[in-house]
Amino acid sequence: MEWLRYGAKHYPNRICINNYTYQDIYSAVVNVATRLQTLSDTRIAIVSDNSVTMAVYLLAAMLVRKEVLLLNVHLTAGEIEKQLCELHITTVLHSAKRRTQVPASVIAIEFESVEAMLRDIAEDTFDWTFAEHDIAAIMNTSATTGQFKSVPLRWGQIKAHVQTSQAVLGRTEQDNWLMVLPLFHVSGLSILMRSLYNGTAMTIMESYDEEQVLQYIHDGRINMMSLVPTILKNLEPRITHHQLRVILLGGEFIPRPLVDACIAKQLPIYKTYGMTETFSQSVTMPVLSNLNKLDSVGKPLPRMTVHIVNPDVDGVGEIHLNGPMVMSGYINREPIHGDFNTDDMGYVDEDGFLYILNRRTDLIISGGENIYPKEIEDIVYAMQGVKECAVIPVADTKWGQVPALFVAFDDIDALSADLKMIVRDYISSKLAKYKVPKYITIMDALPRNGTGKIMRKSLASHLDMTAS
Ligand code: S0N
Ligand code: MG
Ligand code: MG
Ligand code: MG
Repeated sequence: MEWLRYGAKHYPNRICINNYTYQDIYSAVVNVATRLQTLSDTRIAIVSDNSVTMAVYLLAAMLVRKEVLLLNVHLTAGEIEKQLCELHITTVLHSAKRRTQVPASVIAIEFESVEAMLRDIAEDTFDWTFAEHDIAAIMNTSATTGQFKSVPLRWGQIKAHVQTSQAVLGRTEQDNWLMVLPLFHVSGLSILMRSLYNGTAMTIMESYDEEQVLQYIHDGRINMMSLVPTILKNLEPRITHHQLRVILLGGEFIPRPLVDACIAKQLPIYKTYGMTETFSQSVTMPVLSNLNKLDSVGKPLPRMTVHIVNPDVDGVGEIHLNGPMVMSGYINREPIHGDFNTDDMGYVDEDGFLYILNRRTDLIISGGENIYPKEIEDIVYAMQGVKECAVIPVADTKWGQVPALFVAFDDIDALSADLKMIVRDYISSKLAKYKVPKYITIMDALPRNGTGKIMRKSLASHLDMTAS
């Protein structure tokens, strides 16, 4: 946090976010913090698409020592209510656009404009220093069980991350980091923290706009970006010239043809492997200087260690991570002593490069959003007449993967012809759109093996790709 105050003091006129200087952002944060300090709850939530205003509100809430739950904007009001309830949160800061997603049961505080925040400069009486253990933000991640887990992001982790990330990615006075990935994921939040720490600029986009991004790249406004492959695969063919220094690429499987296309164009991609629990980037590979390691995700950041646990004869085992940027346990769950088990499988080669073989087996990653089948299955099982169901990932040219649902009903003859539509509408009313299965296959019964377990691997061959 003190990075912003330091910036306002030592380089007040330097650009911080979009066209706002360090002095502007500092003043706006102090003003908003002055208003937020009357809130008595320690934990509050924020729901907004990326904007300068959101960044200011988030930093102001952190400054007044709130533990800020960052909500995914795609969630339905019902999903949001469940998350707030679980964490006993009764106040939500929100943008005008997201007003309808804030449950009626909580106090909703709508953002004011940045201009309004800049007009009246309040006195800064805040303590900008934080203990390592203090929680800055909370992010909920989906889990195998279908229930989310709450990750506390502590200042000690954030500090360790920004220092070690800078050691790997470097820093120049001209840096301007494009933020199109959401602030409600660590992929976006880490850009804010790294740039404030580096004393450099960032460019926040309200929503993803490929034409605008291309313009920023071609006119040299930005020289760093964090992207998921879903975005880069459409962008890359259209980049004709650039001054890019770093493209941090991760969040989902990186297809080899995309890597090859970037190499052919000398685009400086850095593969990144990381997760909410490690406050983003944990293992990184600058691809252009490691052309003999193209299938690897690289080496751990300084102070991060990778352990391969229970390796088989080929050295493939569970990937465990340890270091000061790794969380020490989920909220309301057992603390983690020692290594954090990512549940991903992989191996480390003789030069210390990590290779990921498969991510958490049942995890579906759609455009960088994680989806666990169990969450969708639980919703479908609650539908009247459902006998059995299963959700599996299916490859998709746009999103990398999408969920596909296979479902059997008790009495198929009695059911309406619009069954697929009914199922889809039902799921849509409960879950964020990216979780709604793109394909729904109605079956008489799901294939089971000798022990009665649903044979998920054989489901794909039954896929019904016709629209509902
Ligand atoms: C790809 C994005 C930008 C797509 O969003 P876009 O284009 O804004 O879509 P919308 O206009 O909002 O919606 C259009 C329709 O598409 C549906 N939709 C939106 N997103 C998805 C999706 N992901 N999957 C499926 N469908 C989607 C909408 O519902 C809408 O439907 P209609 O039109 O019917 O209403 C957007 O999805 C996006 O930003 N994705 C990336 C999210 C992300 O950041 N993921 C990474 C999370 N992981 C981490 O944070 C850890 C890894 C990490 O830290 C990292 C990752 C990448 C790079 C760097 C790092 C790092 O280490 O720092
Ligand atoms: Mg969007
Ligand atoms: Mg869009
Ligand atoms: Mg630890």
